[in-house]
Amino acid sequence: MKRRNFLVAGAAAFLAGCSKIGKTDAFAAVVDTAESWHRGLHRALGFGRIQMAPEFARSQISPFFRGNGTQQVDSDAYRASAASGFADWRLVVNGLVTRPLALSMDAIRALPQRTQITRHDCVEGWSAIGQWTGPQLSALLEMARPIDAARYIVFHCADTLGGAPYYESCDMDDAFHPQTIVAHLLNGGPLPERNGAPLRLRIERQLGYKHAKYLTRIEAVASLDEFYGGHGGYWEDRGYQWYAGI
Ligand SMILES: Nc1nc2c(c(=O)[nH]1)N[C@H]1C(S)=C(S)[C@@H](COP(=O)(O)O)O[C@H]1N2
Ligand SMILES: [Mo]
Repeated sequence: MKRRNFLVAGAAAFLAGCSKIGKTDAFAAVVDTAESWHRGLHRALGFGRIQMAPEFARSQISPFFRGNGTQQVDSDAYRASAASGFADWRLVVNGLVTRPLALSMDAIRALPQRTQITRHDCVEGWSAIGQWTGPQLSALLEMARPIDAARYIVFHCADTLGGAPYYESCDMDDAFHPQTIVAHLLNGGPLPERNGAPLRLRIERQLGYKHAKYLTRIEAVASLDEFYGGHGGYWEDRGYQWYAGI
């Protein structure tokens, strides 16, 4: 209860501070901060402490991080991009956002980075520990600024599996979770193709199939109904749980 009062008082003071600022160039940036701070506050009040997935020591990293599902992408566009070191790869962020983005690999690498050593658990009965590096998804979303109607994030991928496009989705809590990152490094090196080069999602509180590889586009949406089978993911459309919490 004490903590709640503190947070509410803090938010009130912070927002009051904002109202004193005029319509300067700094205004938009300050409002951005207030919005994300407010979102964090909401989470703190609604759900208590943010649950973090366990992180591991360097000595625990698996010597080989196997690939699963698609391990080679069978498309001319992907093969051409891979041949050029993904120099022309763009990660699009669009849908219900104020400012759509198309980020190059250099732009992704120039953002603040998070590195985490986590365990990947696949429902097929294997696990591996790896060190992943990349910007937090929250950083990308704070640049693109989802509008209020956005309730989910859909992840589009470059590959098809058994002829159907792979895709995934999550809610805003997982999208803004500190350990949800768009990874471009595995164990300090560029992602191998089998592990999702050049970009793959790490969404550490959920099972392996949620970690979309070969990311091409991140879309803010109001509903998952209109996508493919309507269950929010490739494996979900084939009967798996949408919320695959560990
Ligand atoms: N685009 C894409 N993402 C995917 C898959 C896939 O086939 N295609 N397989 C999923 C499954 S079931 C698992 S367990 C992990 C495997 O990640 P890895 O290949 O790096 O081990 O990726 C997930 N993300
Ligand atoms: Mo999996």
